[in-house]
Amino acid sequence: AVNDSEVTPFTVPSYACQRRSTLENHNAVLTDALSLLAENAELSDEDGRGVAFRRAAAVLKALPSAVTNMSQLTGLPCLGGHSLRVIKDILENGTSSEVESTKESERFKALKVLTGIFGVGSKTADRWIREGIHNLQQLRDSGQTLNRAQQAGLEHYDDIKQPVSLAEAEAIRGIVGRAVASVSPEAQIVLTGGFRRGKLTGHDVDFLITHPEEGSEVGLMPKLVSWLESRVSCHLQNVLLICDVIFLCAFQQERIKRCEIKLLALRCRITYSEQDETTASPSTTERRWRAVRVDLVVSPISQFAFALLGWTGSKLFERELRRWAGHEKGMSLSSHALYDNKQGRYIRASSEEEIFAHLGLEFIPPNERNA
Ligand code: 8DG
Ligand code: MN
Ligand code: MN
Repeated sequence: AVNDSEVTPFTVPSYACQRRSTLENHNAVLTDALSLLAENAELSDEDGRGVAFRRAAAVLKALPSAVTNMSQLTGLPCLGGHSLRVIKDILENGTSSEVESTKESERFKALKVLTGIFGVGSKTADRWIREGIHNLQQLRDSGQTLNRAQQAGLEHYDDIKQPVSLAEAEAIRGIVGRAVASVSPEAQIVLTGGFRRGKLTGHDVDFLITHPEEGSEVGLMPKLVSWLESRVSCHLQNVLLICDVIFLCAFQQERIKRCEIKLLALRCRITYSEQDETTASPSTTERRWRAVRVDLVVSPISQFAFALLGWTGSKLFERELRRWAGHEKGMSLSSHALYDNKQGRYIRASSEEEIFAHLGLEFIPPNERNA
């Protein structure tokens, strides 16, 4: 055992957006435990508690080695009493009784299963649980009215629960890229979300689409969706895309229009035949059919850097960027713009690097935003 007096406490800056968080995590046991408590809090509509656990987990993820002794944590930011108790429990006993009992609780299990259905949030799941619905079979038997997204989500539950591989993401990029090129030849498409941060799997595939000429992106999303709906199903095979289509409207004279959010399920059949076979993973060469969640975002070029930064994540990194902007800089950051509250004006930027500079932050590349 290490003598307390010899232990050097770790130091990390308080905001996740000031830290470089790679995918390497020396404290996965601790962060998995805290993430589970965060998830439970979020599913119970206790967002404040959820964020507290997420921030604590992110601090542990940023440490250069495994925590072995509570005294190493002295002075670290974002570690509240509750998180510290959980960490202490695991360091001393190997597990946390709170985490274990949460994992086993019927309510948590039911919330996880029900919110795992595309289109079902914690409020709907909670209402169903109060009506005695705890699993998919009970939901099917209940005669509850499901909207279109939820019906598709229930039908393809197992597929959507299964992680999307990078090879599948690349294959879908090929399809969506072809759709974009045919409806608007100069439009550009970028993979965002976890894959842009270097993750090898994800729960969905996130795309950001823009056009080099401001205004030419208007109307692109409906055309893209029609192309996918009408053409993809005849020409391609093997993947059902469920798209969360979010259209970011044009930035007009310092005023941001409300996002128009559409939700639709597309039946797209995709083959991987165009894919480079040398990089194809076994799961893609099997060519089985599956459903994949896809988020499509269209942004005018003037907002592109903000949309790129906002849709690359991680969720906590984004939240921390906005908190930094608000609390430390008196600015409001969104996926559309950066507003200086004191000067009362929008600050333009054409790259992520410029946004970090405006925020007085060192640039953190995507693969180090895995907070
Ligand atoms: P994963 O899918 O690989 O599991 O992880 P991820 O790619 O990091 O998570 P994500 O849930 O796909 O979210 C990616 C980013 O997109 C995240 O940083 C936050 C952002 N985002 C949403 N929904 C919305 C939204 O409705 N509006 C805006 N502006 N951003 C959103 O997920
Ligand atoms: Mn994603
Ligand atoms: Mn997403």
